[in-house]
Amino acid sequence: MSIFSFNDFLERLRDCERIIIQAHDFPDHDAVGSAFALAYLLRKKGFKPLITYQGFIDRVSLHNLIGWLDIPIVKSHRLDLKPNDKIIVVDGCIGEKNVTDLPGIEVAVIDHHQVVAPSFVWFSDIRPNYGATASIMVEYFNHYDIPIPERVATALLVGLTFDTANFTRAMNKADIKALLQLQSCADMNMVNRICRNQIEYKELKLFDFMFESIKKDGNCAFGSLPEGCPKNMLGVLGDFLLTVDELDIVVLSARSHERTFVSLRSECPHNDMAKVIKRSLNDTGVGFGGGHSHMAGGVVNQVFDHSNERVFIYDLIRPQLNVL
Ligand SMILES: [Mn+2]
Repeated sequence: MSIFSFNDFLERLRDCERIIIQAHDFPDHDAVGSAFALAYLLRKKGFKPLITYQGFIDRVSLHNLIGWLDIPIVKSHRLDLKPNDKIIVVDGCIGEKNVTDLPGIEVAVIDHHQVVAPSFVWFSDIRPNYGATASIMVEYFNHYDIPIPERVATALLVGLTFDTANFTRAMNKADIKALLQLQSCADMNMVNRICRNQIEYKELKLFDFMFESIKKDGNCAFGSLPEGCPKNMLGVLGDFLLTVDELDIVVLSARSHERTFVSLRSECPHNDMAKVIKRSLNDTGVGFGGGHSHMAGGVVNQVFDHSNERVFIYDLIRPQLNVL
């Protein structure tokens, strides 16, 4: 990004009535933390932005983040959005399936996914080599020499920690710099408390279901979870399976709301999960998905009974993988 163009963008926003910061649907910690940080920065610059999202927030660590830091993020219907509202999309991109096209005009995209912003936006800053949007936000604060307050630093550090799986993946130099800086101003006790507590007691039984359904194919594991298994639990279970030495790729699925959610994890450089999910879902038309090379997710627009789901997902994804 050229910061010059961000300055221009802010000038262009100057006369606009309402500015909305939209996190991607079913937001994660990086989306919420970065939206919170951008809202603070814009307030320092004389704006009064609102923060919104679509979908659900169903993970305990995200509830803790929002509740403990008192982050003023609300579902979009509560803002009564108007066609003239100006929307800044954070940690996602308008045109992607995980960013609902809300009433209002999308004027900016700030993201670290492999996306292309539509040409009509006034400003875009897309850095797929960054581990988190949080690290981009730290650079914005530094450019303007605005100190990062403790609450904002805490939220950004939680986002950075989650998106990089505790700094084990997708880290670049900027992420390490951001980590160093955020650690000096965040509430580290709270960061650690939020990051450590990722599941609830009642969710422990999902590990049983996973062990029962798991099928190993070379260095790859496939599994399907019971209906209604929270989407984030697919990620938690997938990360757990990646700690198994013989496994480098994990594909997990679960039915929910008449759709089948798929979560992919890889620690194998020869398998780009964002490409795998796009080829198997978007290109075949059965659904949609996206993400990063090491972690991606998607939705199939149909449901199956449990054993058919396993077969369907296996047949769908397996041909796109380089299994050892
Ligand atoms: Mn992110």
